[in-house]
Amino acid sequence: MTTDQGEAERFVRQFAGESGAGDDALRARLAAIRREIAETGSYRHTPEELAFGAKVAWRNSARCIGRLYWQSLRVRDRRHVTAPADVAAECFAHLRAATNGGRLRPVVTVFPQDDAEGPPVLIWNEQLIRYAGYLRCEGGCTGDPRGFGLTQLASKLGWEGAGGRFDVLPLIVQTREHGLQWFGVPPEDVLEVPLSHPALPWFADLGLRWHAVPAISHMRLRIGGISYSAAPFNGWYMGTEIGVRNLCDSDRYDVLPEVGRRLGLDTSSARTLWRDQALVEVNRAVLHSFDAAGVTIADHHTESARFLRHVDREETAGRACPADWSWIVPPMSGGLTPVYHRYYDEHRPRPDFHLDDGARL
Ligand code: HEM
Ligand code: NRG
Repeated sequence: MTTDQGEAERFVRQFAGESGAGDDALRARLAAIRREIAETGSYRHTPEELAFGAKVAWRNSARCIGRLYWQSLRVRDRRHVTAPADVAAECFAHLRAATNGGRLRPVVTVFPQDDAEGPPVLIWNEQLIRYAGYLRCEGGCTGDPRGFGLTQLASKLGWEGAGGRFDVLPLIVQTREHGLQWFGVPPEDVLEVPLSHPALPWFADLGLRWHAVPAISHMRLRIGGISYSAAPFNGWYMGTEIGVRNLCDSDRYDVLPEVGRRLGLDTSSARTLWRDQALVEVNRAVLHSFDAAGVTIADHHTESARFLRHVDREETAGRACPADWSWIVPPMSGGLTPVYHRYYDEHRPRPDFHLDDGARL
């Protein structure tokens, strides 16, 4: 399949417009791209175009509340890396650059672009760090139910999980030459935070923890008609992602019943709001623990206010800010945050990060 020339040209014009390139430079680049597409069916971005495209893809992420700092994204150009072990090593280097001893930095690592045959490199994990989920024979499960599929696949490939609640899954890399291969993530590259509560000493006994870096690795970066199927990226967590969804969703770690019991709440009726009360304590524990460990994390009040500053800034720059209300509004106390009380622009511009239909598993 040849690259869509119209999209390539729109992107190059956008880059020239936003970076202040002159007309002559733009004309020359457009001519070069036309020639390259005519001769090879596609074209390659310059490192500057790639960095700009990745930043704008973040800026265009309608579901992301964390976009105020889109210009500070670090872009690691790894388009030359194709051997599976080297891909894995670069993912681990990404984690080290992102973790930065707890002062998290937004990073994206870009692997080779898709060609006529599709993606030369594919990462099967939805995040570089995720926990395994095991189905027990007597029913029930251990670990993160979200990890079931990848845990099964990894086991088929020969990985042996320890059977614990927080086992970090191996990275599974696919290349044309080598098919699927797995690589254990070095423990020293995985910063984790044990969870405790500022006022409830028993909370630490629950044995809960979470990893510091959310690094999404299953979205396709689309820039100017080119697809980068492997382009893991990270920022930092907003506390509710862990404290509401990962720990309290009933199809995830589902810790509310136990926390409610330990708090001595009346769990006999939904109307006592025991779930809501327990939810607040879990989320206090998440923010407290990350702070105590010196690991960057945002709370939903601050991140919501920042997001509206971002929307304002974008409007001042003459751009509408695409946003999806149902993803932007935090999953607890929505109405307490300013992002709840307004509508957002519904256009969906590119470059972007795109989730293909149909999971890989
Ligand atoms: C989604 C926060 C950085 C791209 C989200 C979500 C949150 C969030 C809360 C919703 C997730 C969910 O409900 O599961 C943040 C914060 C960041 C940050 C606090 C701190 C810097 C980034 C970066 C990128 C990015 C660096 C890309 C370069 C996205 C995308 C989604 C998203 C594409 C949608 C994911 C999906 O469709 O599953 N972000 N983000 N974010 N973010 Fe960010
Ligand atoms: N809710 C997911 C992570 C999704 C993306 N969130 C971010 N992205 N903060 C979870 O693991 O809980 N980011 O790039 O920072």
